[in-house]
Amino acid sequence: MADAERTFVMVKPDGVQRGLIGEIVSRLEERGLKMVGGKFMQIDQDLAEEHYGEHEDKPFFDGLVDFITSGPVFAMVWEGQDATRQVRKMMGETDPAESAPGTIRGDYGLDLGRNVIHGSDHEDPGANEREIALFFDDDELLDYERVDEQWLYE
Ligand code: D4T
Repeated sequence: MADAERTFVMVKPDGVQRGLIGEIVSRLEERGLKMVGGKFMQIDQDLAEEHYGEHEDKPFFDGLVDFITSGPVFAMVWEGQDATRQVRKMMGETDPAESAPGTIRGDYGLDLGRNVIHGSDHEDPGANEREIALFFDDDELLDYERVDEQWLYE
């Protein structure tokens, strides 16, 4: 496998409340990505402010923190070839209204402030590793082979 990497993915509170955990996990699994960590959790204020620290000066910051702490999320780490960029492509654009049908946000969202899923930004070097470390301890991530890997990768 070339460019194997891990990326951080999270079903946001709106996705959890709308019963989309299974659908999102299913899409990533069927694509061939491998879940190596998963945690159903509620984000507290400190973690939310750290996770979204790059947006602290933006007008939408307080609303974003309120939203992401408003209910349970499903935080995950997924592994695979070019995983960070491929997950972002599957997610669609930040604004669901601008996301193509067939993408997760394009199929399940309508509003920028309720965009269902988070995935590490592939254009921000190190974002995946930083976010994984923020949400998971090393011993919560598993190394294993999926039986179909020999059919997924040349
Ligand atoms: P996240 O980080 O949630 O996966 O989204 P993106 O990586 O696709 O987009 P982002 O970091 O630019 O935005 C973070 C988060 O803020 C919300 N948001 C964004 C908002 O409520 N109003 C806005 O004007 C923008 C730009 C949506 C996603």
